Amino acid sequence: MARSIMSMEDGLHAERLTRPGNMSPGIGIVHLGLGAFFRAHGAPWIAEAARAGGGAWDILGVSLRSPSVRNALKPQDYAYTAVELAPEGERFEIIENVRDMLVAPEDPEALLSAMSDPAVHIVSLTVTEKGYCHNPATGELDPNHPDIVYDLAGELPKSAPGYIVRALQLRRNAGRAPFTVLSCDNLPNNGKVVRGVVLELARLIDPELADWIAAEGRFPSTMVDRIVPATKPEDVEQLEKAAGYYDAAPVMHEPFQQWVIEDDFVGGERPDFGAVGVQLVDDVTPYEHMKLRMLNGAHSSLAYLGYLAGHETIADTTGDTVFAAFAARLWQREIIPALAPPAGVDLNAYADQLLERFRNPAIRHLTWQIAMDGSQKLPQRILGTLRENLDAGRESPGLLLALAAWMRYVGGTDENGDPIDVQDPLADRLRKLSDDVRGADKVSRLLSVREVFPADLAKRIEPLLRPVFTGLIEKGARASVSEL
Ligand code: CS2
Repeated sequence: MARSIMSMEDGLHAERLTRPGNMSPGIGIVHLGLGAFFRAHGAPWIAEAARAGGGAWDILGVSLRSPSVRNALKPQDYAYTAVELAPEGERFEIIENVRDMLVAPEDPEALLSAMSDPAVHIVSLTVTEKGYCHNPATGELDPNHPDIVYDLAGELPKSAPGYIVRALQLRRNAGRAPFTVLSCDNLPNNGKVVRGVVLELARLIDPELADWIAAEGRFPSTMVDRIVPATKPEDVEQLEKAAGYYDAAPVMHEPFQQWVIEDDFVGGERPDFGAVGVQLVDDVTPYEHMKLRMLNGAHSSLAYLGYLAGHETIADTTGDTVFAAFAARLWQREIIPALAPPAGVDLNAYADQLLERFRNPAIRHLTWQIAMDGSQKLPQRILGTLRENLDAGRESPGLLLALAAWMRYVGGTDENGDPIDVQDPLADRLRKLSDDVRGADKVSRLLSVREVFPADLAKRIEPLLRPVFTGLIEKGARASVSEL
């Protein structure tokens, strides 16, 4: 590995990680939203697939907003360390297949030109739920979203759907095939969602372009899974001590990983995923439901209730026996009964494995981090199960308590009366709705947010949720959980 000497602020000298300088075949993938998750999951897996099956599958990373990841990675030629955190110890691997990075607002034309390059066959995305500019309750494009309004006003876009549409337009004009759009976000039917928003936006720009994308484009849905807590300054320091070099932007992840992809790529052009354990399937839906409802549904439930109970991480929360029993109960009595398992999968064993993953003491995954963007997450993580349980006449006391905890959380004050830093695109509105009224009326107010709660569902859960919320306020999160 090539390294250069850099000075540390504290006067120590550490060698900075840089790329070894080997040449590889070239960029075939543009990834929008190059954050920690993709750097710890998709990128290493694509590198492995390219090693196994060949092909030019290096990655051009894109940040749609902030330059911080590019600024950290550029001096190390975009190489970085992926640190695997197992209960028994750490392992690290240097990932080298991100060849370059663009920060979209600095040069939107450069990004569009990269995306329309004929060597690029895949545009993958991890832009988080809110990056799709859709209505989370319906999955449809929100034409009033400020970024979409901006994208419609000119030819240089701002949003992920905007870049995809404009780049596909350039490809069509140049007589090139489209790229495959590969969503790697935690949305149900993520391929269908991104296809839907791209087609709606394209139709507003040029209906013929929309027809071409509908006929020629491919948008396979995927299920992605690996727990990747945000990298903390102490992680950087620890890696430096353990590895002997300085990496400004390592990523931390658990040993587990899963990737299930619908095998539907333009011209069949993709890395050899099948050779390296990525599951290629015809329909990802049963995997997505399992993962979003069991892993992410429990994650969000534990995050709101755990945060209110004063737990800093998911490992701390599930290390508290009351919460471990709560998670098991959620899976056994409320979530699994509403699921159709993927072929050959034992959901009880999956639940046991999840609890073990959540309890991994080496992973410091903040409840506050998972609590972010709840308005975008609740529909697919909790409300789908809740609706199906209502239809089947099954009770959902745990999911209702989790929903009540979200309502308490977005009110902005914890159980000690201290302020909560609520991160959510709807944070201000949620706070105002909650502040306007007292007690269980907060429930009725928050249920009026149609982007999250469709009217019929709100009506059905309101009488059930009001007393749960009141109980949560009176008793606190931990006691409410223990009484279930
Ligand atoms: C988490 C996910 O932050 C969150 O909302 O629930 O990032 C979760 O860790 C991943 O989906 C695991 O695959």
